[in-house]
Amino acid sequence: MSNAVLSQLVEALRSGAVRVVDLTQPLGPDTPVIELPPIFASSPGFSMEVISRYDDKGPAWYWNTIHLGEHTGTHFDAPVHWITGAQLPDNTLDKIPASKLIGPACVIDCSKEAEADNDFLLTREHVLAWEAAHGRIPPGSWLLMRTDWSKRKGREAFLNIRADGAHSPGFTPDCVRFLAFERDVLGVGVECVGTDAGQAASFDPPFPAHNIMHGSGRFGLASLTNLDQLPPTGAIVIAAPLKIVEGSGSPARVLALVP
Ligand code: 23J
Ligand code: MN
Repeated sequence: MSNAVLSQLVEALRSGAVRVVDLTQPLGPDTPVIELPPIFASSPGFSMEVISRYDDKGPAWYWNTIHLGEHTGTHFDAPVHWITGAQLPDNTLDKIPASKLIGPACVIDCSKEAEADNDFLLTREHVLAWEAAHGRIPPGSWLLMRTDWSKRKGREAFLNIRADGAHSPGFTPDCVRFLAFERDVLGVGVECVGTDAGQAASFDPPFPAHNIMHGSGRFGLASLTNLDQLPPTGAIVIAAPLKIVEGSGSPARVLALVP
């Protein structure tokens, strides 16, 4: 049976009946990084320096050194990232079972709402309305919030910081609890710089997507793109962070298999 499924998948990939959609942003020096209040340490963005490029330092090979914060660009948040997940078993990147990195995608289109209100928050009621149309979120799903935020050009528009902080969409605390405890999602994925709304520092609890998802052993995916190419249900998402020993997060190549 499993043999048949995998050979069917190979054939479907070859024929194009199943497409691979890349949900990953390019990772480079211009990749925007989250800005926290100045009292907190900040994360460096991406930088790269040449080791050799077919030259004296290596006549037949090209390679680089890279330097970056773990949470840069399209990236994966592990449970240990948040203090609520600090004591959980298998909470670091090197310990998360690989089987938990892949799951069905439930995609909620919030693009109109996020355009009308940059501080739009997804609620339990929105999710229930989505379920009425598309069916119940299966346990072990990635819940992906489409906002079209990835279409914003440049760091300023993407981070959308004003005098009172960042303005970008996210989840209400009640919605995160619902997704974690009543639907048992693998985690949430968003197009913004982090899984929490720009204003989430002032929520109760602060940063609920981090606090509650990671506190219950669940994951986050941030800075995704191409969510507009996914159907509401039926796609499979593979999120592959580096297996960093003790790592709290990592840039990831996030792929979707789309029927
Ligand atoms: C550290 C503190 C707050 C936040 C974040 C990181 C992230 O969004 C992240 O990349 O995990 S909100
Ligand atoms: Mn992160």
